[in-house]
Amino acid sequence: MTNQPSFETIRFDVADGVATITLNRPDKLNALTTSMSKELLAALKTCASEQTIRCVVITGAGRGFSAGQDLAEFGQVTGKFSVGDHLRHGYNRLILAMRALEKPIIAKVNGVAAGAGLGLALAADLRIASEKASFVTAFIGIGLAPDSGVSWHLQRLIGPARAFELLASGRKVRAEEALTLGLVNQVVSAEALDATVAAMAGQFAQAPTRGIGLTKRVLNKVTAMPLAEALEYEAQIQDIAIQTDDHKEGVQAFFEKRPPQFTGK
Ligand code: T3D
Repeated sequence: MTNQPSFETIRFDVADGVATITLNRPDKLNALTTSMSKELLAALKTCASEQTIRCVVITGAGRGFSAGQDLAEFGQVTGKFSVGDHLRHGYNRLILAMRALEKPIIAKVNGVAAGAGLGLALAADLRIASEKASFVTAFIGIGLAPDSGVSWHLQRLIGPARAFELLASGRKVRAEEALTLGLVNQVVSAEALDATVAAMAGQFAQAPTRGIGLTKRVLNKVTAMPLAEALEYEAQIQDIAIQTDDHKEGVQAFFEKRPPQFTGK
């Protein structure tokens, strides 16, 4: 990839078809600022437009994944401030961009994910957690209701009663419990986290990217549909998927009894 964008609050690295976005304010547990949200959005746009990127990993520098909204930034607000507008122009765009990105996103959860940081982790397609990771809804701790898509994703992942309990108590969920609840896909030792995610991302970077993107599109859409509409939508999407190079390659490789060489097209 040429002209790799440079950022101040995140790191953006691309290698072998995998873009890694690292939230990079480790002394503040990667608490999210307005600049960081803007940079994250720009990085996601590059991930969408750059064809050589076929998988995205989001992680945090240091011991945290992200502690959510930077509360010090709240303190610096002067004049008329609408939190609703702050969300509309920031986290809402970010979460929608993650869901709309038709490439797999892995959240490599290295440490605590709280508030809007939890929102980012939940908006990813998969969560691989270190045994040192933890999950805190955090909103109620400062008297707020959930935002950043946490209300939407959390109850779909773990059910409404459990979601309510975590949102209303704000208690910390450690990695093993997160696995039991279905909040994360896998928990590994802190030492194994990088290698586990690299292996998974490497596989995605050689997978049928368009097929994965269309899978994501279907999952996003059918969640609000009755079965008959979902079946019709699946049929429409399959009309697109069947025209991809990777579909043709997959079928050909099957009959030739060889591993497929997917190009992502
Ligand atoms: O306008 C809008 O968009 C509203 C949107 C809101 C979305 C949200 O995200 S609301 C939720 C905001 N987040 C929180 O309330 C979490 C606050 N942090 C914590 O509760 C704890 O830090 C953690 C449970 C996440 C981790 O605890 P621990 O003990 O591991 O670390 P710590 O010692 O509390 O924090 C380490 C440092 O990070 C510390 O800085 P210092 O004292 O060493 O200079 C701490 O102040 C800083 N830090 C942690 N979280 C934040 C933060 N700084 C700013 N904002 C934070 N959210």
